Formats: sequence, structure tokens, C-alpha cells
Amino acid sequence: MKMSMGQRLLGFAVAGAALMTGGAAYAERGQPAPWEYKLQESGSVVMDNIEWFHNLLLILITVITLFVLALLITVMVKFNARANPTPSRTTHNTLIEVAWTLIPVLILVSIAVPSFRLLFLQLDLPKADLTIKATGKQWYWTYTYPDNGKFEFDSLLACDESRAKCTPPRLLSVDNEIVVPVNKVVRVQTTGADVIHAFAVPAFGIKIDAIPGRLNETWFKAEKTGMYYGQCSELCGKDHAYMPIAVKVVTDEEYAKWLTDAKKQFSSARDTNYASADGAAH
Ligand SMILES: [Cu+2]
Repeated sequence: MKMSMGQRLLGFAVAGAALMTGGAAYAERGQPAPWEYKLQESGSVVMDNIEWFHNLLLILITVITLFVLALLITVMVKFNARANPTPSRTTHNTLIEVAWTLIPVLILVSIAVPSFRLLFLQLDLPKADLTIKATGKQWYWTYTYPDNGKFEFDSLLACDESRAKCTPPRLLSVDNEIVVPVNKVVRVQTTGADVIHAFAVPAFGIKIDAIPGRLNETWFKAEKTGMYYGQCSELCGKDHAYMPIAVKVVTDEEYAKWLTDAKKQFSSARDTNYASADGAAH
């Protein structure tokens, strides 16, 4: 049986709608979802603002594109040689010239103001409740908690050697997660031990390079408990795709408990003066 064009289109529409709702149904906070076409659900104030700014730009660019398209179509239809055999010889129109200079300026200003506000929000660190230093290594992360009683640990992809068996979510889970308390300002300092890496967690709206010999800073304040995943976002070598970031956001009590345990487990585990970056963990 041959399907008509209409039937086929209807089929595509139904499949598309099913995928979209399906994608939404799979969506879990803090990680990508199958067929996701939007940004990950926000987990911080910064990401709320990024989302708002993204939507503003999307509206602006859509309106501008449609406007230009309408102008082009008008010109093509109304002023082609056949429809308009004797063209006007007008060379100036002061009103239009002022308008096409001023309106784009106003549009750019309306983008610049929230853009700078967002930049300041991201770069002007509020007073931090705790600090975590993330050191990118080929190909895993080392996290240091320098506040009273420094300790540090390595965080490796939770997969077997062949990466056939992994803890879900696949290629995002790690053996030792970053643990942070909910609703607390976390300052993240990043550096690289070998090459440039980048520390990125989409739900928190953070992405910052981890550069050898430099210390970069960003911050987040997780608004809900749960797991949040990110990945190294700078091509850093053959296992670049296999050094995910996992942040576990817990309540204050859970954090205090974890802190005591972690200090015991990790403080004595190694010398905190970590000069060796030659992948002892692999
Ligand atoms: Cu990397």
C-alpha cells in the first residue's frame, strides 16, 4: 500500500510530537536527556539568567530574521524588472536612514545591558561558603577541599577498562563525586596539571578553562539537592570524552557527615602536595 504525501507528513508530525514529549518525559535534572532540544533544566541563579537571556536573544533574532525575509520578498516581488519596469531614481530618504541607524543601535543596547548584567553575575563572586579546587588531568579530575583541614581525591569515570560496563548515567558517573551543600555559594577554582581542560556543568551555567599555571574562578549555588553532571569541555587528548564531572548536592546535615568521612578517608590517603600529575590513578 502506498502512503499519500499527506499521510506521510502526518506520520512525521506524530513521530515528532511523540519524540518531543518522550524527550521531555525522560528529562532528569542535571543531565542530558534523549532527544533534548532545549537547555538542561536550570539548577542555579546564574543558569536561570542565562536561560532568560537565551530566550530574549531567540525572540530578537527570530523577529529580525522574519523582518529581513519580508523585506527581501517585497523587493523581489514588487521591484523586479517585470513588475517595475521604470525604477525610481530616489537616492535619499532621511527618515529611513535615521531609522535604520537608530533602531539597530537600540536593539544592540537592549542586548548589551542584560548581557553585561549577566557577565557581572557570573564573574563577580559572592562571598563563598566553601571552596573547591578542580585540577584537570589527563584524563580525570582531582578535587581539593582547602577549607579547614585540606583533603583531596581523584574522580574517575565509573566504567570498566573497556567502557562496556558503566554506572548509569553512562559516561557521566564517576567513582568519587564532588559533594556540596544545597543553597550554599560554592567557589570553584580550576587549574590544569598537564594540558588545558575545562570545567563545565550545564545545569549550573558554569564553564571555565582549567589552565596549567593559572587559577581560574567561578561559582555556583545549587538550589535543589540531587546529582548534576558535566564534562571536560576543552579538547585535552584522547580520553577527553571520558573525564566527566559529577556534583552531588545534599542537605547541610548530609554534607557535614560526608565531610567527616571524606576527611578520614582522603586526608591520609596521599600527600596533599600533589606535584605528580603523571596519572597515578590510571
Ligand atoms: Cu580534559
